Amino acid sequence: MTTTFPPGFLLGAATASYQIEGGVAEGGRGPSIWDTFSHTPGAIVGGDTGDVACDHFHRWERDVDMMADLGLEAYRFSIAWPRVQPGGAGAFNGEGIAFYSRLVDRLVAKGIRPMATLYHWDLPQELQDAGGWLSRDTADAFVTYAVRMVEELGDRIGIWATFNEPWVSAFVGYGSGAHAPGTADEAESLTAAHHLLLAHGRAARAIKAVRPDLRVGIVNNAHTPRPWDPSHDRDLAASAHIDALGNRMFHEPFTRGAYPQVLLDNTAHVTDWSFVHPGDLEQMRGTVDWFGVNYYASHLVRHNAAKPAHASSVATLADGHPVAEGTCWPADQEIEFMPLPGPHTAMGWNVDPGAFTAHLLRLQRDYGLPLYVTENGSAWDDAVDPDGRIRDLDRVRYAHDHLLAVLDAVAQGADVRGYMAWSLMDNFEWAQGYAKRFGIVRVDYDTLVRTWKDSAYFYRECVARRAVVPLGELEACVETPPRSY
Ligand code: IFM
Repeated sequence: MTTTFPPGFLLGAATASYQIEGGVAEGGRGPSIWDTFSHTPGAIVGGDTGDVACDHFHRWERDVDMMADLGLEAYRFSIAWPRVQPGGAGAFNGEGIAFYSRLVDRLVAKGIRPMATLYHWDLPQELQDAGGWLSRDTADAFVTYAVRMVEELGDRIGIWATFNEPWVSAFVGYGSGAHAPGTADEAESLTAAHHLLLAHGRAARAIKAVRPDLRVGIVNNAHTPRPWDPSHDRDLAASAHIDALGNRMFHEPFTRGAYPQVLLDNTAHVTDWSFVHPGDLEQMRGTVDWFGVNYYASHLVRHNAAKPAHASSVATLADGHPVAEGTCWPADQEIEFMPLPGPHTAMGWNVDPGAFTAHLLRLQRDYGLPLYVTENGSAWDDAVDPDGRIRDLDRVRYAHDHLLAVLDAVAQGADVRGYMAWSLMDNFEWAQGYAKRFGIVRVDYDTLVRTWKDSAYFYRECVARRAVVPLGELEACVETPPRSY
């Protein structure tokens, strides 16, 4: 099996605005739904908020220097809509735009290719107050915001994502209520999903109208579930339902101009889908240049008539957020997510690189578009050793095996164009607060000092060699004490 990345394949790392920036009341930024939600008692583990996060808003220059020292070829970040347009509609904030413009300039100057995501969950609170993603007007507001951003930054950023994981925005934000805005309503979660996808379609068209040269995609945390017993019709049907909700719903409006029939049939008792207006699907069709793939774990489902409604979704939700009682999978009655063998990460997610290869190949086969791995990584309970090193061997092994899994998919014909490690540094892990650490760089939340973990050294060496470094060579790549910034 090849261990070498093909020419042009981008190796980088990813973050998101609310998870790292802090500075929530500075530089003219307006409040977002995550400011509101994180300050709601009981919503976040430990009562954590993104008020300070990694303080990237003040430390961005050193952070870019650190990325350059890591040798990163690309950096995927998100723009905080409330920082550049505080109310989500109306006046733009020049100071906020200047922040991202300076960030992009520095990245480019250091030879790091910026990849921007327009929406990684921090909706301006004013838009939420006007209806949030239940309102079609939010899609219109998103188009205006998106166009302005490409006018400002499109001369330096060629690869744009509209949305990060609309599945999570819709089914965790509106389905289980474990994420902002904290609503638990099956029908509303489907409405929100449609408006998010519609917003992509309209924004992508509008972006192309001003900058046809830009490559516009959408990032999904798609799930390719496996049925518990493939010879059992009801297990197959359970798997098909989760596949429709976790995967096909978020890809096929763009590739086929339709929602899957199985989805419409299975959810008919939840909603009449009247939020889909004539012409919506035509606006969505053909508006994706590439799909982003956020992959962490695999899923195994079965039919279980005795299962209390929604119970299993709570325990096994992909993306692992600590989901409150309530559904994240509309119409999931009698569908049970089965435990998978370990190892399991600190999020409780199973480690399954083989399923990653299969998932990439499946997306390639079904949709035929270029793919970027826009997130992949793992949380572990890291410890700082007396010599200062963070020997995160579980994370190194996870990265090693998943990088090989990507190369395996490439070797079998998947058109994967890049890999962004999640995450550049430890950060605010949404409902889990700071309790879960995904970074290849450790953040000390008392001092905000960043320190390279062994995984950072491992990844730097992979980028330098443009090959997956054998695990046995890790020790030779690491410095003691490790670098701090
Ligand atoms: O931290 C998140 C990220 O914001 C979206 N994808 C999954 C990551 C880990 O949960």
